[in-house]
Order: sequence, then C-alpha cells, then structure tokens
Amino acid sequence: MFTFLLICTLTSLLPLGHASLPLVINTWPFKNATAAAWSALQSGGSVLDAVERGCARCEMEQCDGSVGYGGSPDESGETTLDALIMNGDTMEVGAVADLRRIKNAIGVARAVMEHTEHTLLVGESASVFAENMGFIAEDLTTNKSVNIFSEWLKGSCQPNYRKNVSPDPSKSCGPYRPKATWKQSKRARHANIHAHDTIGMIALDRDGHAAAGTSTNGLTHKVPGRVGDSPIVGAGAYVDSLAGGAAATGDGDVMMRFLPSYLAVELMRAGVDPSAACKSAISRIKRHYSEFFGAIICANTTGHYGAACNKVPGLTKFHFMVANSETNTPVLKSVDCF
Ligand code: SD4
Repeated sequence: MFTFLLICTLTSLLPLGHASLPLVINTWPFKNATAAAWSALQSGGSVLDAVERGCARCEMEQCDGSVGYGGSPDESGETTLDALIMNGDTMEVGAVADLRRIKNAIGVARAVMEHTEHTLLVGESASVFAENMGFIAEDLTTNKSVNIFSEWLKGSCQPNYRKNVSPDPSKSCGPYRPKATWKQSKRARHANIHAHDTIGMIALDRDGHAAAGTSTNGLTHKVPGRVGDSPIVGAGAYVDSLAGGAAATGDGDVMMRFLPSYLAVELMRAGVDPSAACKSAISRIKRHYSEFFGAIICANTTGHYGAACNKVPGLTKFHFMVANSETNTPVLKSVDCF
C-alpha cells in the first residue's frame, strides 16, 4: 500500500505524461492551436501541416495578443510578425522576420521553405514575396494596437528598449542619439518583457517524422526592424527527426544569443531526457542572465517530452499543451520554474 501511494504521489508530481506518438506539444495554454494541430494529424496531415495549422490558429485568434495581427505595436505603432517552420526529416527551414501586412506569417514561412532555396526572408521584401505567392496584404493594426500605441506615446514613449541614449532635448520621444550627443535624462527603461507569449510547437508522428515552428508578433514597443529569436533556427525552434525537437519562448533578445533549441536537441541526441535537456538549455542562459524571462519545450523521438523555465517574478510556473495518442485531446501541463 505504501509503495502504491508513493508511486501515485511521485507520478502526480511529475509534469510529464507517458511517451506516446503521435505527439503535439506547444508553449503556453494555447489549447485551440494544439487542437488544430492534433486534428491535422488525425485527418492524415503531415507533421508540417500540423505545425502550420496549429500556429496559424493562434495567428487568427491573436493568442494572448502576442501572436498574429493587432498586437505588440512597435515604436512606430506597427505590428510586424516573425515565424519559422522546420522539417526535421530534411532539415529544411523557412522563416520570415519583420513581416508586414500579412496575417499568416507561418504560412509565408512555409512558402519560403517550399518555394525558395532560402531560409529567412525579412521586412518589406518578405511581404512582397508573400503577396506574390498569393497571401493577402491587410492592415495589421487594430483598435487595441492603436490604443496601446497612443497610451505609450502619451507616457513619453516609456518604457522602451533603448539604452544609453537621449531624445532630442526638445522632444519627449525619439529620434534618439547616443547620450554623449544630447546629454539628458535617463529616458530609456526596459519595456515589460513579461507581456509576450510566442507559440512554439513540435509535432512528431509514428513514422519518425518531426517538425517544429514558431509564430509571434515579438515585443511591444520594440525598435522597428527588431527581429527576435522566434524566426532564428536553433534559437526559436529546432528539430531533427533523428533526435527530437525544441521550441523556446521569452526574451528573444537574450535567448537567441544561446541557441537554446539547438542545444536542447543536441543534448537529446546524446541521450539526455527531454526535461533535463530543457533544463540545461535554460541553465546555460541563466549563467549570464539570471533574470531573463523564458521557457523551452522539448520532445524526443520516442514521444517523451518536458519543459523548463527560469524562475522570475511573474513566471514561477510555465504552462504548455500536449496532445498525444494517450490523451487524444489537448491537455494542459505545467512545470515549476527553477
Ligand atoms: C521574441 N521570443 O520576439 C519572442 C517573444 C516571446 O513569449 O516569446 N514571447 O522575443
């Protein structure tokens, strides 16, 4: 009886389910995205279809205001999108960054992968590519993004992501110059890095196929032209059908310096279990940036999965979604940050 109780207690403490394939796993409690990916697999779609449809669902639903149109206006009030998709069988990648006017960023990323020899297209040229590929150009602004932007302007463009700069002394916002040019106040203050929740997704099937992807509108009040970790292969996501997949979320400016998704996949390739691989990737960043906001999900080729996050105020537990042949429906999971 004691042993039984002990096993039950230990099992309930573990955030992980049993390994089972196929598997869909994604960052944050974006349940409809998991459901869309799961149903793509169930109806015979490929792992790439699953990742694309899952992330596209979030783009349409504007998950948490952090994915898709109408969120995270930059310093000029514009919403721009970053996305990536990776085929773990062929190691092909398609990605877009600083994409304007197109809602379906993950779709454009897939078009980059399937209709060009390139890996990453950025900015205005990425939008022109998308339009030429038949994606509809629309205004990504919404009442919500206009309000966020105008409140920020009213507050003298604070907080923002500048450092060691001052605006023209006659203005409260930019243009900014290095401090030495316009000696003035400490205008720059870091923006709220906790208000962002990128979708990162991994899908694996029973035949050994694996794919991963991300989609985000980045950081609110970012400097125009800023690209985060999400469309950077190895940073936002990475997958190899022979090793596993990983996807990250959080402060991309810091996280992309460590290629956490690549690191986690390489650890799984070496036999490290997904939870430990995720933890190592977070630890590597923590060593240099103990206060960074971020989390990562990992899954290996047998369908074992795990997650890890850095414990900071506002992130003590990280929630993510899983669907596999055992659950047959999206299930909310969580892990305690460390
Ligand atoms: C970025 N990593 O652009 C993204 C934002 C994010 O959870 O993940 N938010 O930096």
